[in-house]
Amino acid sequence: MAGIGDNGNGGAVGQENINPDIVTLTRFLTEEQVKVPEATGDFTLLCHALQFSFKSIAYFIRRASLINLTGLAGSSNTTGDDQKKLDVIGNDIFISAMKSSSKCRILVSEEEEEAIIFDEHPSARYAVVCDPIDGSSNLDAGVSVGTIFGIFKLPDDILGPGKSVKAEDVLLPGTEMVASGFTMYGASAQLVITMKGGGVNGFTLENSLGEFILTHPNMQLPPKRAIYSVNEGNSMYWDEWTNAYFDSLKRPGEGMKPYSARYIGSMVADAYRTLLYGGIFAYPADSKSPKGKLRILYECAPMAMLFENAGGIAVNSRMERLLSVQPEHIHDRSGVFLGSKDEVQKIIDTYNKYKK
Ligand code: AHM
Ligand code: MG
Repeated sequence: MAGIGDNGNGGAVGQENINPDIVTLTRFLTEEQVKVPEATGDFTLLCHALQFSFKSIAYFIRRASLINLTGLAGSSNTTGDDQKKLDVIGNDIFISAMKSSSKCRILVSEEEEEAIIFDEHPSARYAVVCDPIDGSSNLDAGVSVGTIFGIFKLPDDILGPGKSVKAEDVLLPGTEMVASGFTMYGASAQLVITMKGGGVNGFTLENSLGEFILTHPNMQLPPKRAIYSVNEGNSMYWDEWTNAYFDSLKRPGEGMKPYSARYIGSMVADAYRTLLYGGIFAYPADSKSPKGKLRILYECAPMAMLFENAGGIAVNSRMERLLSVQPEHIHDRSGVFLGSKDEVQKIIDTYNKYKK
């Protein structure tokens, strides 16, 4: 893919071929909006607010060690995790961006016990769910972290002046999302986004321009790859079938090569690698966390939508399609297996064998 200062053919220093036809996220969103004649532009404006929050979070993460933003904030969030200073800042940036967009009616954040209802915008049509900084236990070590988000469109009959919405209005299965994605803050900031019924597109933040540039159009998950990504330290808590599945990858039998293990411990970074290279990412439910660790609404469902739209599969620990799972509470958790079609099929087959 040709970059900003490159036509894809290389070229000597000083003879750079400048590509003037750059697809920024802003341009991409405008072009998508034009394809839908009845679009009002509200979704595009909401996404502009989202991309500003990603750029701001990326900026603060890059500068964290320099401006005393590492370490704990001295509080814990709704699920009992210690909050890092950047968790708090990321959450505040997100809330402010969603509020000021005037297009967000309900915001669910991992860092907020209750859903935030923006009554000042009674006609705003969207509900946004997010984990502002996922993997934040990795932050101080400079390991990649990310923001995960999902967007739901609310039904018209609950919107408008004089009407009220409740947190329960966002307890929807992932199939109801109109868009989802994540931004990974790593060596560069990578934003991956998908829309209902659409493809998956990846953008890289170009810091000088301050723009996300389309660098990974139409991402397709390889159908198989011998890589597994799981916290194996939990294996003593796993079910028999979960252990049997991972053992079969490590000891595949005479003459066959075992799988490679890759586990960063940041879902966004592990998922991004899996999207690019293929393989499987898992956080199974186990006897220590019978409901799983990762949150359905703002971690599992957005990732499941991305993986399905890129040609992969995403299921929970009962092998149900993750996108069909309806949470009962905004912070509900689930076991998760997502990745290449053939790899996830192997765990489904193992489960069925053991559960029969
Ligand atoms: P967080 O939302 O508190 O950051 O926790 C979610 C993270 C995921 O990014 C990652 O996949 C998982 O927790 C790692 O958990 P563990 O340390 O148990 O392997
Ligand atoms: Mg998280």
